[in-house]
Amino acid sequence: MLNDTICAISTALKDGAISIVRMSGDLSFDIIKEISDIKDIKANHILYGHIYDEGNMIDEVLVSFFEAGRSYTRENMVEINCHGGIYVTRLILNLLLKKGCRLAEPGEFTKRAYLNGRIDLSKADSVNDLIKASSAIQARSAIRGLQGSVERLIMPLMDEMKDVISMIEVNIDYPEYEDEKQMSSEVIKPYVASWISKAEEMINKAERFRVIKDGLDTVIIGKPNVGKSSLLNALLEKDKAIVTDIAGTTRDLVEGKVNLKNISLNLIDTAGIHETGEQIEKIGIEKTLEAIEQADLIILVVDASDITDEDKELMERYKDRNMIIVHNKSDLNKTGEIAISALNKDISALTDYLNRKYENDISLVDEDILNNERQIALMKRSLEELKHMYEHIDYDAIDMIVTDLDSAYHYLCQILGKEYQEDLIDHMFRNFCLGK
Ligand SMILES: Nc1nc2c(ncn2[C@@H]2O[C@H](COP(=O)(O)OP(=O)(O)OP(=O)(O)O)[C@@H](O)[C@H]2O)c(=O)[nH]1
Ligand SMILES: [Mg+2]
Repeated sequence: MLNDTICAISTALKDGAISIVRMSGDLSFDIIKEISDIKDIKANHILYGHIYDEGNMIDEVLVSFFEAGRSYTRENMVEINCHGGIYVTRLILNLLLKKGCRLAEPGEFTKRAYLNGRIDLSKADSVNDLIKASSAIQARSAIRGLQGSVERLIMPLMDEMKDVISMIEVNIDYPEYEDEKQMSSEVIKPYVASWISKAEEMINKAERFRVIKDGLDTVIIGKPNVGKSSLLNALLEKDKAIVTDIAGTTRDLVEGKVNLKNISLNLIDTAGIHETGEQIEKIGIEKTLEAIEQADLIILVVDASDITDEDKELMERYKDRNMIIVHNKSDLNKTGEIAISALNKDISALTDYLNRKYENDISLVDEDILNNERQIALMKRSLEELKHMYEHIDYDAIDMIVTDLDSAYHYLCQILGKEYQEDLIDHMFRNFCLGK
């Protein structure tokens, strides 16, 4: 129900100088009049007063009043700045509940902003991304999203699709109007081809940017004793993993995160891969194989002074993956394009290589781009419909083909939330924090 008045504590639930209790809906202003000595409300002002519960003063507060249409939710809204103890904040919240408010669900304020047409769904995504951002680049991309980058990106594509759909429909509905442009498969095909390549480019950029934003899931693999754990430690600049000259030292996965100049690595050091009858090591190797499956990047370490068939077997096995081969122990024997000595912390050949590899992608932060998995998944589904359409365009009747195009278009609508779908909306906003 959209007409009830909702409330929530919008600040973190811990002791602090102030907390904010928020309210949105028709009753907001009346409730404040009822529970405080603020009787003469001025919209879009901050007023000073006191909150009372059955005659007892609970707190001294500042209350911001936002008028419907000019508030975050587009409804009448109130923000009570109270003293930040958890106890007082909760008292005020309970008072609002007693006076007829309902506790907001997570994300419900933003959901109302969307349902009342103040922001589209991609911007709602960005609100959440901004709250969850833990790095400058994540925050920057969320702000771009809030400024409408996704709409700017996909609207031209959507407009073109809509034009073509309506022209096809005119052809179908009014075959007698021969003056109308005839949308034959020859006419439509180049459009579809260009949409396919645009959608592919958007997906490709978004996926490259995801790595820049969230870091590259990277596994360090190789046969035992080549220096995998030494490399992890050198990258992390601390002795996180145990290093010994005994083959099979590492059994569990050891994780760490390192921020290089152009890319962050979410690193996993693994057990050396080889044939073994030893039970614990065997389990370690199974874990290694699982980690490899999940990884965005494989760093295969070899001992430059002792390259064997086992190394070559691993090179062959993962040749189709995003893999770099690192020749370690360059202090003993310097070979290979990326030669390092993990022991001596001399790993710049590897870090320079990685920085160069992701140098171009870093500039994606300044482009309009799809921002998250939800948007990318919808663009992929749209792309599938377009490809299906392209394959059938020469064989199927035009009214069959237009249904593919319709679906492709609707998936793009869903990115912006232009087509109201209750399930989708509820699902999305549930990931939000309470009070946002
Ligand atoms: N000379 C030299 N020795 C190295 C270098 N890197 C590692 N080592 C030595 O190689 C041995 C094995 O190193 P680790 O880092 O434990 O190797 P690992 O690949 O993690 O080994 P497992 O965990 O057993 O699979 C240790 O004695 C290291 O000191 C290097 O760059 N040069
Ligand atoms: Mg190790």
